[in-house]
Amino acid sequence: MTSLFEPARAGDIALANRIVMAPLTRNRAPGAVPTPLMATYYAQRASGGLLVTEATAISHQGQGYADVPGIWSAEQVAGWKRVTDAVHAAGGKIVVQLWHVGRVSHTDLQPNNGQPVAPSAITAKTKTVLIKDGVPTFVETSAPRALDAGEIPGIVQDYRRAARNAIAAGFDGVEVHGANGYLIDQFLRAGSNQRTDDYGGSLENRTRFLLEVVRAVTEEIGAGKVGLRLSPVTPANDAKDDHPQPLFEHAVRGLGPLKLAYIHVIEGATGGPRDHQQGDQPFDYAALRKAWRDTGGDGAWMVNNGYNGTLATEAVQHGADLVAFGTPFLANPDLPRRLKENAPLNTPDKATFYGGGAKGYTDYPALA
Ligand code: 8OZ
Repeated sequence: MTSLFEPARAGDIALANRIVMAPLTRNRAPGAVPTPLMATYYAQRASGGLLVTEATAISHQGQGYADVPGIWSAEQVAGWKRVTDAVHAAGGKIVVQLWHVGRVSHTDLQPNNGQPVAPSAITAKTKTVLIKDGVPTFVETSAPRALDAGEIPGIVQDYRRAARNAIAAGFDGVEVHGANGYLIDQFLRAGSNQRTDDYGGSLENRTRFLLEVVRAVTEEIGAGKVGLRLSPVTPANDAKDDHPQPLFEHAVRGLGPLKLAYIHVIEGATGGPRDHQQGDQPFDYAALRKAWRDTGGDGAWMVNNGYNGTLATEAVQHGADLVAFGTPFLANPDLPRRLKENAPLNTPDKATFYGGGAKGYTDYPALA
């Protein structure tokens, strides 16, 4: 029987084990530039089979939170190079999560304090974080404006540039963030997409932006270096669709032939109940995986949300290839060893999740 501690592949990337560090927003990159402390943090966690960085903005327009990193400028690429060098020196593999927040932003964070952009001019009922006088402060997101169809190729181009920058920064690949109610997810779901052009309405139209982005990124760096994160039923950031099963099956059937390195699925409500439902049917994740496999998807199937060692072992025995851990990895730099030895876990400190310095970041102890 396959165990969590066996090697695996995600496309071109060889993994020492099946335990993945999930992307975790930490708001410790002032001016959107990765710091040396971030290199220490990721290198401490290099025993994970694969590390996925915190969500990283592909452009200034794609920014939605204070002090999250970007990957559009040379200075950001240089900052990330320190991170990838440190992880590789410690024997790990790392991909960067490529992010455009769409409507989940605030005018304070946008170029020229403009409106955030979205498929439709519908404000998300959600909050974002600004840092005021050094203190992280939750604020309502600003009203977005609907993207003109003519602007969409430019955003696809921003993803392409970010992927090229990721390779220049030494990453082993990228994960396209298609989850949690951000721009790609806003296009997918009827609750945030009321467009009447080629990007709205039918399933074919609502999945168009996702497929354009993924195709551009795979053309740029090769599909074996590209993963994608989806969250079919999460309500995060006001994401809403009453018929997620046909929607997400349609999406992965379009992705199958592209031969991605992996698909990363958040099961249930992000960071919440695994059995969360949208619409009137429980979501069938096995059917989603089958739809991807049936159309040529032969990369790794990565699952996430509320896993512990026991649940993760069961998942791997039921066909998951990789399991991503969020808060347990945040609080336990040596998580794979602790799972293997059934050792106790450090408790995550919520007060230091977002913003701050080394406290609650690089000071969680490893086992002796
Ligand atoms: C927590 C806080 C801010 C952003 C996500 C990028 O949910 C995030 C995020 C999480 O995917």
